Amino acid sequence: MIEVNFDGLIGPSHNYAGLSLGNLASASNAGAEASPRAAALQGLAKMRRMLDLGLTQGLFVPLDRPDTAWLRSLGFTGSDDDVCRAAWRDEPALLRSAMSASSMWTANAATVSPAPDTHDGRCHITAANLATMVHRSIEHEHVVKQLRLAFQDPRYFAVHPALPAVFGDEGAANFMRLAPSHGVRGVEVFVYAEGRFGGFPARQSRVASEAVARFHGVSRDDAIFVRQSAEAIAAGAFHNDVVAVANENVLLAHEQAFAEPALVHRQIRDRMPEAVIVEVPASRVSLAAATRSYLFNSQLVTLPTGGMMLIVPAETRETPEVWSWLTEQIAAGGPIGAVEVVDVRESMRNGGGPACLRLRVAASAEAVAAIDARFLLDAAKCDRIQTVVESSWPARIVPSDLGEPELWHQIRAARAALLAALGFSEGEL
Ligand code: SUG
Repeated sequence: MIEVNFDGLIGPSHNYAGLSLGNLASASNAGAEASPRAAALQGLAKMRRMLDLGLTQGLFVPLDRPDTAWLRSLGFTGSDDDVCRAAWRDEPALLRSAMSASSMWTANAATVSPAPDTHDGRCHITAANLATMVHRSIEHEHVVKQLRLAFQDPRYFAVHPALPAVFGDEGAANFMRLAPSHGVRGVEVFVYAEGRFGGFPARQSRVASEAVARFHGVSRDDAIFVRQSAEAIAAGAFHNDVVAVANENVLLAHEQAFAEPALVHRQIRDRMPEAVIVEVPASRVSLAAATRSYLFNSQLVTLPTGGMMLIVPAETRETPEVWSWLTEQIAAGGPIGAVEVVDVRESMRNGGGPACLRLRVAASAEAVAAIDARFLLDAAKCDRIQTVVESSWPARIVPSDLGEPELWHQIRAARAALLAALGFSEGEL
């Protein structure tokens, strides 16, 4: 089995509207000028790099924005432009949500249990309801269409719709899997938290995590439910993947990621004695440095040549205490053999690092062959996407532009050009 990473192509409406309470980057960059074109090119360069490393790379396409169907469900009427104009005049926060490009962070699209972990030997995928943030709660209805299309072969995949919205679920960002290798049964770690911490909302309910495990048919022996620490959320770790990342037999986690770390380590080791747990001490890397540098929001991948590589955002290298800890680990010959730095600054300013931008799907060669190939990338397709982005994505957006009809039209046309270049018809997605 191999792991396929499905990145969200950063959409033409990417902007800094400060929509995510508890996400420090989103709050501190509210009002700044965004460059959707540069953002999408940064994300695409990361995907190309993964291909160059010999990894299998997929993509999801941006959602249709502005989401006028959602605005209509809130009582706005008339043509698409009438609906957006009235929302901008009467409730601008609603139009800001309807314009958000937040589906780029596909770690929040769904939770994925690979075939070896499930009751029927198929890969199970549950769309995340993202119920805690208004602008994200409107993603799943459309994301599930892409999931159903990409993973439509029932011999290998089962796609479940999002859970009821009262139980917040943010998908794979609060999920880790440890296994001796991708292809064998593993331990699934579901991380939840409930309540508010330092004024910030927790986003993953325990009930939701347990429901996902039930839908996926993961044995109770293989699933553990772990509470995120209050300090981590208060420090801006609105998802677990801001303070922990796992790959195959390795878990890299901040000392303060979990409410009861000793219990978590024991539960993992009981099920998987060969697990390697690398805990980063708070005395070396503070929670503040972890959330600023996004060390843990990196992609820990197994290279086809063997060994693991950590793909980190440039901000990790720019945070001296974090970079020195990381380079020491590598020099010491720990489980992380190599580091690669990528520039995803436009996404980072909204709190989305390399790991947020991708959804991992571990699957067998036959299952990968059954994925709708339009969602899989190669260099030639990257070139086609790049041409569309360079010619159609807006060069810049400031939040006051969000009420401009020309921008709504440009964003729609840009997405249509992308769908055409990838061979999707408008009605399909
Ligand atoms: O949900 N940012 C996203 C970032 C998601 C990161 N994903 C993971 N950690 N896996 C969020 O907070 C900001 C949008 C804005 O402010 O315009 C935003 O939605």
